[in-house]
Amino acid sequence: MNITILGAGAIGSLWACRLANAGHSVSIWSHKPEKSDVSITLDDKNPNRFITNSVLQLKNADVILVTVKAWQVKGSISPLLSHLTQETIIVFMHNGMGVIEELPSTIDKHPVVLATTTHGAFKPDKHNVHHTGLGSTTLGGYNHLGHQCQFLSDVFDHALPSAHWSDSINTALWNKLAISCVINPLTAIHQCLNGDLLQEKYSTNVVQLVGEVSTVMKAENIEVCSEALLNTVHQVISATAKNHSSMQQDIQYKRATEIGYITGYLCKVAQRHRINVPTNQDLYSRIRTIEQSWS
Ligand code: KPL
Repeated sequence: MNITILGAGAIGSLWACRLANAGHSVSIWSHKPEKSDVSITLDDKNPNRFITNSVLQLKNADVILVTVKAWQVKGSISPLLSHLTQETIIVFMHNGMGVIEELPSTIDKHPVVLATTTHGAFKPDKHNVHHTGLGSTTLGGYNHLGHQCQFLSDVFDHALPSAHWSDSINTALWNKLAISCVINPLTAIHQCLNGDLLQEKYSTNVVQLVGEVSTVMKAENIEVCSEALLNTVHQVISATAKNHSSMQQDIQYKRATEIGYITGYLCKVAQRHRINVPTNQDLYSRIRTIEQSWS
């Protein structure tokens, strides 16, 4: 397939290399291309060379995989839409929720697929990426056309297992949101590793956060059991114990975080249902205060 990756961060570069190694024709669209191609090496193996920012590749793309940060999605995809044919499948893979609702309605002419992944990736510099944590990827249709793209899970699974299709991607996204609402702001505020959250001093906060998210999920008619969700959160903390979360790194390097689409989204939905989420609200304000202190 002809695949263009929008955003060559850690996750985008990991998928670019794995899809290219699986035999697809992969190009990259980045917001600051330095040359007409870029070489990226995955786990110190053979370097892959990718054409960058080619309108021709975009026009011929069967799939656009959008891996930019949640707050960059709208600005990145909107100017490209006029170059795409209506058959081009757009796959969004970012942290958080509420992004697609902000996009121009013309997006709906395309099959739109949402994806969430628990793979860990680290990009120490622009030519190297490391696959730091084996995870899984869930894909599902967002619109009517997107629901007809089940075959994509085989394409993704072949390139980087495991990947599977879900008929209710919303449930998968909410479960990932719950994990992110706990791990991301706590590790960012305390500037700690994911694994540090297993310490006793964080346990009350973790339980409160999971409890609040479960209440909101129930109000949204998402099937959830708070004990099972707490277990899942603990499992992800353990599985990624040595990793720095994306928000921890964003705060460390003074980059805008995805808090608006993670905890911010949760708080907005909670407000719509008149549910109090004080622990999430507090973490949201603390991250915003840190971000504002930079300017
Ligand atoms: O995806 C993650 C991130 O670093 O953003 C984790 C920590 C697994 C959950 O949000």
